[in-house]
Formats: sequence, C-alpha cells, structure tokens
Amino acid sequence: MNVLVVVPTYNEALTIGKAIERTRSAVPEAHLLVVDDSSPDGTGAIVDEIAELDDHVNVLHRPGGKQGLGAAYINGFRWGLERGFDILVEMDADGSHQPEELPRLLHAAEQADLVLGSRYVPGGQVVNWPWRREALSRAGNLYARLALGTTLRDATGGFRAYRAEALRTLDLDGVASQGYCFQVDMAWRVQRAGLRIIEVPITFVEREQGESKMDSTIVREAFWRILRWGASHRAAQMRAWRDGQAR
Ligand SMILES: Nc1nc2c(ncn2[C@@H]2O[C@H](COP(=O)(O)OP(=O)(O)OP(=O)(O)O)[C@@H](O)[C@H]2O)c(=O)[nH]1
Ligand SMILES: [Mg+2]
Repeated sequence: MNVLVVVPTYNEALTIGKAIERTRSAVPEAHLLVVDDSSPDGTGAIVDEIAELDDHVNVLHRPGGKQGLGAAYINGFRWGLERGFDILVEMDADGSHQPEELPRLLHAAEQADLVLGSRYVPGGQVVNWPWRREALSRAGNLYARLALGTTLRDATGGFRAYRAEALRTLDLDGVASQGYCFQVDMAWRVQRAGLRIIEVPITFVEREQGESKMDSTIVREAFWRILRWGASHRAAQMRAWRDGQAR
C-alpha cells in the first residue's frame, strides 16, 4: 500500500521537524506531504530543507497566508490522488497525534474506507487537556451525533486514514468547511456515501509547543453548518417517509 501522510501547517516551526522525524521512523515506507499556508515563522523553509535530503518528504507551499485547515487538506488530497497514493492520512503537526500509532490505523484501513483515530472509544484517551477544552470537544461530538444521527464517537478528530477510492467518490470541490467542522463534514460525506468507517482508539496529547489555532469562529462555523446539515437530512428523511406512506 502506497501511503501519503498529509500534514497541514501554520506556524509550526517548533514542532514540524519532530513530527516528520517520528513519522519517518514509525512508517518508513510512507511519504509525507506538508501543506503550509506561507507560515510567517518559516515552517515552510524548515520543511524545504528536510525535503532536500529526504525524497519521502514533500512540501506544498500555499501562497496567500492562512486559509483554513479544510482548504489545505483538499489541496493535499488532490496532490496525493494525482500521484496515485492508495491511502491518504491526516495528521496534525503539533505533536497531538502520535505517529507511532499509524501502523494500527493503516492496518484497520485494510477493512475500511475511512479509519478514525478516536479519543472517545474504549482505549482512547486525551492527555493534558484542560477540562474545558475536553468538555468542548466532547460536547461538539455529542452535538454532531444528535444533529446528524450518526453513531461516530469522534467525528471531530483529525488523525485518520482514507482509502483513495473513497476520496475519489466524494465531491471534494463541494467541501467548504474550514475548521474542525471539516472533519465532521468529511466523515458525514463518507457515511452518506454508504462507505465503511471504523474507529480505532488513539492517545491524543495536548501540544507542548506552538500556539493553538482553535478559536470561536471555528466553533461557530461548526455549530451552524452541522445544524444545517442535520435539518436537511431530517427533512429528506421526512419526505422519504411521507412518500412511502402515500404509496
Ligand atoms: N495549512 C494550514 N494548516 C493549518 C491551518 N489551521 C491549522 N492548521 C494546522 O492544522 C493542524 C491542526 O490544527 P490545530 O490548530 O492543531 O489545532 P490546535 O491549534 O492545536 O488546537 P487544539 O485543538 O487546541 O490542538 C496543525 O498542524 C496546524 O498547524 C490553516 O489555516 N492552514
Ligand atoms: Mg492541535
């Protein structure tokens, strides 16, 4: 299996080197693509230097500054699909996701179209998050479950593996979500396409360096988008039920 680990970065100069190093030793056969939004702290230049010496490391420089996690991933997925990778992995650069857990995710991808690294299934955990941050994450997941009627425990997580065929069936151009909502959006699309999703437990560790990009705009975006998707899903269910009754 030809694996591409896509890592979006914005101002991760303090952590990106370590993330690449750990990934290269955990899954030596996998390739990496760092998608950098012209980070002012020089993250892109650091990865350029690493890429010069290692042909498994690639960089996509996106001009124009910070344009959101969703757009960066879509760009990275397209890059990987054009080059024929079989599995496309999402991973953060800030040390929250453990590259050493990648072999387990990749193993599960033999049985599924999307493997979610999950903090909230038995065996999964969050280390060093303030209780408020964990409460926000758990509430976000509960909200997504209730609004969309899914059973996924961790639809907001960003450590996951997609089979290329699954991504090819989705309308990636139609994905406009930017923040964490992007993760829910993609899982929801995979689920509605009738594809297989598996959750495997992961250990998520709060970043020790660099700054969080989480803000209230991201939370608001997720709240409204998920509400809209849920409402149109329920409306479609109602229409199908009514049509069934009329027959
Ligand atoms: N290219 C690109 N990468 C981004 C953008 N926003 C966030 N990232 C990266 O996406 C990954 C996940 O984002 P995070 O912002 O880690 O989330 P966080 O800021 O650590 O917030 P926590 O949930 O508190 O960990 C990190 O590697 C970020 O550098 C963006 O607009 N563009
Ligand atoms: Mg993070």
